[in-house]
Amino acid sequence: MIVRTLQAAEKSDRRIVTENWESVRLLLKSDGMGFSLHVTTIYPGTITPMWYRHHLEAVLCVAGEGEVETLEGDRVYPIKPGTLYALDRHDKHVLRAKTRMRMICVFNPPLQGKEVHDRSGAYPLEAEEIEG
Ligand code: 9YT
Repeated sequence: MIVRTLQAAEKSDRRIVTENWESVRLLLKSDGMGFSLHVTTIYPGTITPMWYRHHLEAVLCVAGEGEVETLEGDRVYPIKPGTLYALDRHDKHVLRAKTRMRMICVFNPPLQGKEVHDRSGAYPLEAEEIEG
């Protein structure tokens, strides 16, 4: 069994900080679960274009408010606590955070640890690993 706390993980290199968001990656590829699980904070007022070409991602909002827009379907969905979106078609999308948002994110295949978005908004399939 794996037991970790968010409080300990956010003080370790499992916490990745970028301009628009930060993410604490509680489960990673090295844990062998077949998915990774992250607690992500989106900073208020940010606009983040993303396109996970290599990954499927499900996102559950647990705090804050914003909206997600799919770039292919031109649809805008409001997001508030309790809203889930799943990028089942590797959808290109933009996330706009009205307030500070807290999201629980699951990735398949799992992230290795150090991924940050490239210019297209994607993560590479192979990245530097976080161990332990
Ligand atoms: C909602 C979203 O995808 N934000 C980007 C960060 C990502 N969830 C991560 O790497 O944890």
